[in-house]
Amino acid sequence: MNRRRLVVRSAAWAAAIATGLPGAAPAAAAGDQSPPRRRERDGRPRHRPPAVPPARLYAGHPAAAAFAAELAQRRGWDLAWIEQQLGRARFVPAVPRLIMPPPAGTAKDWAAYRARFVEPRRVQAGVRFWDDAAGWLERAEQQFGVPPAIVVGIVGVETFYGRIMGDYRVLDALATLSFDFPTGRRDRSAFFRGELEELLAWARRDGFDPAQLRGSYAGAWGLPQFMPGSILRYGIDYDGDGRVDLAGSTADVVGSVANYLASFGWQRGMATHHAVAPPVDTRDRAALLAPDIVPSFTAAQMLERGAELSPAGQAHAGLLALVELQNGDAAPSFVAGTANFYAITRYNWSSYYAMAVIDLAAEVERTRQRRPGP
Ligand SMILES: [Ca+2]
Repeated sequence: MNRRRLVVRSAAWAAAIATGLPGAAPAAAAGDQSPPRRRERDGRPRHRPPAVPPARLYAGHPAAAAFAAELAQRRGWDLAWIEQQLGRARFVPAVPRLIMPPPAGTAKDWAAYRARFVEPRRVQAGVRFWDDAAGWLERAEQQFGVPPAIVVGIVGVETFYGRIMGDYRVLDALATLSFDFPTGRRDRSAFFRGELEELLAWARRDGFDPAQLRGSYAGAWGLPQFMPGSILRYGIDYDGDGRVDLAGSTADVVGSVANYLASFGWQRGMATHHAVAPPVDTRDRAALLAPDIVPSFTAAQMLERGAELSPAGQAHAGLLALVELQNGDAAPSFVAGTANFYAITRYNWSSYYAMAVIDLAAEVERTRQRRPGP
């Protein structure tokens, strides 16, 4: 593994030098341990093609340099330290491609989306996760009011209980989206520069090397796929070992997810959604759909517009949202989402995501309850 890393890095260095890209000298000064100017290994000729595509480093990149200077001034951090971190960040060509939305005209299909997550293997893994984390889940429910099933549903949809946590260096992913955000969609580079800043802040606080962290192409990390800013704001050291470990501590994962939802308005004892049939009148339906997933209507207002709510929905005291889930060419599904449905969408801004979490949660819970007793 180390040997392979060395080869990869050497190829990157050689490419940076050969193409005259900014990077080699400043990054070499940044304390990288690999031999930067070695032109051949094991007697191989130096024109041998590298095993991996050449990497472009962000050392000396104008936007990265400006960001480092601004950060040093605003946060009072040592400029050389910031430049050292950014100088090791690599442009990852796959990342701008992955951040692009699906092609226009791609029909949303709730049934297909659901089937990806609510399936037997993920449900069984959810049962095991629940068993392993039962004590922490109970504690989190008492403290934050978030039911165990919902925490289990989120971790299952996010990473299949840790099986799919991403293998991009978080530093590389965030630098790429900060300084090479693709054109052709809404520019979110400012958000990612903010997350890059949070990554550095977190590394300083907890004293680790930010280049070691691996996560998603968008820079999310650990079983619950928190962004660095969320780790700083909502991450909890639930097992009390002195650090927030969302990749290794089930306790920290459970506490942090529950704390996150509570921070975004989760209400103890409230359902996530109620059954609803939308108004037949298209103008009434459009009016109820206009606020999208933001709960905006009382049950009485929904009924006035011609929606049909279940008895529990009619008795709901808070505001509701009419949530539409498209099913490709088939008729769409609808639910009346509560403040708790909305809280789940603060985790990932999609009603499809929230509904998958809720359905996986319910299926894991049912499977666990159906299990024969000891
Ligand atoms: Ca901990």
